[in-house]
Amino acid sequence: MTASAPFAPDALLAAFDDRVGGVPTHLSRAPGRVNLIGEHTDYNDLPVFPMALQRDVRIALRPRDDSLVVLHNTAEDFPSVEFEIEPDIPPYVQGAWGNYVKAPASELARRFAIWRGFEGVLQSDVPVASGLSSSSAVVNAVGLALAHINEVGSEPRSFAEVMADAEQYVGTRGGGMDQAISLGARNRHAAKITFSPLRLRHVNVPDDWCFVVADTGKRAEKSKAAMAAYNLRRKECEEALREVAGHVATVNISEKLHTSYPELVAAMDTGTLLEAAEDVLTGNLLRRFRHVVSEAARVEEAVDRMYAADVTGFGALMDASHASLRTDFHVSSSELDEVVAVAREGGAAGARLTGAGFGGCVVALADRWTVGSVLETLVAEYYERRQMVDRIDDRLFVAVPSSGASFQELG
Ligand code: NG1
Repeated sequence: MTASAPFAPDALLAAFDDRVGGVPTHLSRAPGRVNLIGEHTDYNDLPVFPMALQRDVRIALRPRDDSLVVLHNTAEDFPSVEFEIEPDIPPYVQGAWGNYVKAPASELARRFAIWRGFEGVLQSDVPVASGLSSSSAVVNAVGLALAHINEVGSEPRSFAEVMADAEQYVGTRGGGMDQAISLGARNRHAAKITFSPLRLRHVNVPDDWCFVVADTGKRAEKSKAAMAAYNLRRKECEEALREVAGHVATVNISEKLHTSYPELVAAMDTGTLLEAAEDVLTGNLLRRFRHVVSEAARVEEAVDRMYAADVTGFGALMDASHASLRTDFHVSSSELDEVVAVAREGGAAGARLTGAGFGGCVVALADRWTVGSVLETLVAEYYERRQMVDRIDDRLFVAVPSSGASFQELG
């Protein structure tokens, strides 16, 4: 994990002096991310293709000589948290942001018997509950801080797996994409991520490409209302896999029993696999299966389209991804569909919901010649109509493919 340029803006230092007193000794930072394609595939062990954002969570901190963690947040909506590090820390009520602070502490204590806490102040410009992974940015920034001050190794790939396990603490049965890209991203690159074992293949984002992020303004709080819907999707995917794998083995479409999505996808082409699925699945289980398998194929294709700098081809895959998420995976919303349509009307090569869905953000692909029109059309046709032009830079921006998390000594 390379340290990026020193970043300790005055506001964060002033907040530290005000809330903790004196000066911080370290800065831990972890970015949010935008997923370009590959949605609801990570927890099925199938690939994703995200990139880290220029927006991040930063924690200015000073280690303590005991096991207390005291963390203040510069955003008023988020009360200060204070707890002792121990394995299996009792959680706050469901939905409390402090659980994202306790999550890495509990996991690192369980695995590595860490004990040293810190006091610090957290500042973030990653939009919350918008599908840009503000939650994993908090988990990673806290985790990285605790790992460093307790001298636990934090090589990005293995640490990402630890942090992915850690985040299960909040109750959402998420996959490993967010922790991996936030820790392992490279400047100017997106990464194709594969799982079990975790691997990142960094792909240069063509200079002309502009990924526009547009927030619908509808929150999708996966630690609250959307949690049950998200966890249900995961269960349905597991059930669909069991059915299809059993069928494939019984009718001898393939010679051996495949027990994971990657095995099934590798054993036959998408068409044959979907035909086999239609023999045994109906209704929502068939829809979930079809989304997951077709989305995995789109990820492979999208990586090739990016290498070829084929903006039209990549955009078409994003459109197909959105259609599949809407009609087969049932995670879109009227606002997400509207923003996708408006972005296309403005000249985007393609657009889709990003993150888990149920609200949150859309990602649209433009190039340097069309990006102005995409942004203007979104402002005129979505944000102005809904009187949402205040804080527009937080709601609508061009994503800069950025480097992963860092931890540095200050002063
Ligand atoms: P968001 O909605 O951005 O938090 C979630 C999961 C991912 C992945 C996507 C859907 C967590 C922390 N993140 O992302 O692992 O499954 O949904 O592709 O649960």
